[in-house]
Amino acid sequence: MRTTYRPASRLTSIAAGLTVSLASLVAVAPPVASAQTRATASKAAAHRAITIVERITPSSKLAPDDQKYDAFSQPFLTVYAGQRVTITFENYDTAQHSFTVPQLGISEIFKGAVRDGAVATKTVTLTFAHPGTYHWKCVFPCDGYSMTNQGYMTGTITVLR
Ligand SMILES: [Cu+2]
Repeated sequence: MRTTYRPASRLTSIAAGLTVSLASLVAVAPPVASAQTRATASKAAAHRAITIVERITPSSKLAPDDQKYDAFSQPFLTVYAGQRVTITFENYDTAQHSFTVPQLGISEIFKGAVRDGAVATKTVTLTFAHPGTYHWKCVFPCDGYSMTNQGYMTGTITVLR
């Protein structure tokens, strides 16, 4: 005896099953629960560890007076409280510099490159516990303009909640 294959009716019953399943999923997920799930997910993503490369380059950043001064490539950082922040500092200058945050007791010192065109690299991992805006500066007397103007050898770290 041959069984008659009926694709059309079989598809109809699968489709009917799917419709029922989708309907029950929608019914058990009220709008408030979805919003909370999204908020939790985005907070988790925000706190994921990040890595930053900071290049320290002499006579590199153009100022309004048309001269170039020593500068960090990312003088204004924004991170999240509790986030693991790994920063690789690449010092292309033969002079030493530092990333010092007096309010937080942080002072990372970077020795100079062995010669012009070389680089001295140091990687540090920092975690900022409390939200706020903190000022950092280089404590070595490297470049008078850079040390007194935001965005060169001094800047900010904004720590978000
Ligand atoms: Cu400096």
